[in-house]
Amino acid sequence: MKKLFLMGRSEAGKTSLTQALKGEELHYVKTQYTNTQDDLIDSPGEYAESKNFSVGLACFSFEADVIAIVQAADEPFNLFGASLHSFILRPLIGIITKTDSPYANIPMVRQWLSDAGCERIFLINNVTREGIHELLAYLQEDLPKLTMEQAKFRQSLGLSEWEPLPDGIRYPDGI
Ligand SMILES: Nc1nc2c(ncn2[C@@H]2O[C@H](COP(=O)(O)OP(=O)(O)O)[C@@H](O)[C@H]2O)c(=O)[nH]1
Ligand SMILES: [Mg+2]
Repeated sequence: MKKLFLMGRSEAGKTSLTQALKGEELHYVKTQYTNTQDDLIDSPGEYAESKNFSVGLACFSFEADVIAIVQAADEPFNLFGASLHSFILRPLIGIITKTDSPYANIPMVRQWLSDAGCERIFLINNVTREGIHELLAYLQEDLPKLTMEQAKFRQSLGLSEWEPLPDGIRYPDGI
C-alpha cells in the first residue's frame, strides 16, 4: 500500500477523501495538524494557502510514497504553480473531488493539475464514493524497492525512481 500525502486548499475535500478511502461516513473535522504515521497523510489547507507555510508541504511530502494535489471540481482559482512536480521527489497525482457540484468545471481543474505535472488524475465524488475504487487500486500497487546502486543507475540516465526503465535498458548485472 502506498502512503499518500494530500495537499490542497481548505474545503477542497481532503479530509472527506480520507474518510471515503477508509470506508467511513463523511463527518466534518477541522484539520489542525499533520500526522505522518498514518498511511493517509492529511494536511491543513492553510499550508497550501500561505506562502510562509507552503514549504512545510514539501517537507511532509518526503514522508510519503505518493503526493496528491486535491482540488474540488468547483474551485474558483488555482493555488499550485506549473511544473510543481520538479521539487517533489515522489510521484505526483491529481485528485478532483466534488465532481457532483453544479459549478464543476472539470476540464479547467484537470488542466491546472496537468500543468503542475500530475502523472495521473482521479475524479472522485466523496459523497457517492464514485472514483474511490480506482484510487484505492492505484494505492494498492506498491512502488518498486530499489537498491542504492539501482537508484544511482537511474539517476545516471535522468530517470525518476518510479518510472519504468525504457525499452531495451536493463540494470547492469549485480546491482
Ligand atoms: N458535494 C460534495 N461535497 C463534498 C465532497 N467532498 C467534500 N465535500 C464537502 O466539502 C466540505 C469540505 O470538506 P473537507 O473534507 O473538510 O475539506 P478539507 O478542508 O480539504 O479537508 C465538507 O462540507 C464536505 O462534506 C464531494 O465530493 N462532494
Ligand atoms: Mg481537512
